[in-house]
Amino acid sequence: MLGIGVLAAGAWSLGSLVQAQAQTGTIRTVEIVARRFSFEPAQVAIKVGERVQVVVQAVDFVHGMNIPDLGKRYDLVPGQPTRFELHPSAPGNIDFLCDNFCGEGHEKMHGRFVITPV
Ligand SMILES: [Cu+2]
Repeated sequence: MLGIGVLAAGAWSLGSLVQAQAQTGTIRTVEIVARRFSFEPAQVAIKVGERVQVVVQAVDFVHGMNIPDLGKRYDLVPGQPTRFELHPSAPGNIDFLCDNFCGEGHEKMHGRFVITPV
């Protein structure tokens, strides 16, 4: 288990989704789109010690986002972006996958946070 802080956050305004990436203070926002059968981007690099707010938006189905390394999972409901925060303290990979069966190709729907040394 990596030393990662996760914080579930509240609703996200749809108007903010046009921002591909934004800086808010010392928090970097990373947006991930979930659709059959991929997360885009599928790989997100985060530096040790960096604070990142992840915003995940499903666009075509209620996909799931399971992050076993963190013991977290979310239902990704279209129109209701999911937000959580990552503040990794050690390098490594944090894999995530869709755990709501969404059709042929569901098995390929996964991604990774790559935590890199400073
Ligand atoms: Cu899916």
